[in-house]
Amino acid sequence: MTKVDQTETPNNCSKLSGVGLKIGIVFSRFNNLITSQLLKGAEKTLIDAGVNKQDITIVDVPGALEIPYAAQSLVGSGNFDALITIGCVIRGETSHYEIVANQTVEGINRVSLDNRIPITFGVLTTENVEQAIARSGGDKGNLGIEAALAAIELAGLTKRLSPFN
Ligand code: INI
Repeated sequence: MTKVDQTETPNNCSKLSGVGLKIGIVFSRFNNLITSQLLKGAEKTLIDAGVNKQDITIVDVPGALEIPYAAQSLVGSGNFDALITIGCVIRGETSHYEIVANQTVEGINRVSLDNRIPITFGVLTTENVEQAIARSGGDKGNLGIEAALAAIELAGLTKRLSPFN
């Protein structure tokens, strides 16, 4: 029986290698002070894992709701092993928080599953600015880093699963 190696968890990320991977990042400018920190964390993580700088493509969009459309366009180019999405939706700042957050995650997952490409979720959804700061390089880590590690891991998993597709 073929064994699929599932050992590369974020807790075991020293094994992750991004060498040779082509990664797209869709970056939302809304709440830019937060999302720019998420982007920095994601880029540094990719470079540290061995991804070539010239193999990282970054496109920016006005807000989280535009992320799925831009992701779909990048996927259409056929040039990427995985995409990372970066955004920040803060409940305290919008009365339509649920719509923005739900539509964003639903759209991103649809593009991912319909096109069989890993798209990871570096979109913060928080109650307030303080929580967003804590999760974008503050005392609760940086979701951009987690999204980048997940993209590298899933790109590797996709290659290993290719005999099953
Ligand atoms: N977009 C975000 O990324 N985060 C938010 O918190 C947010 N709020 O507060 O509404 C937000 N709205 C903009 C939305 O994503 C679209 O850019 C806009 O509706 C234009 O289509």
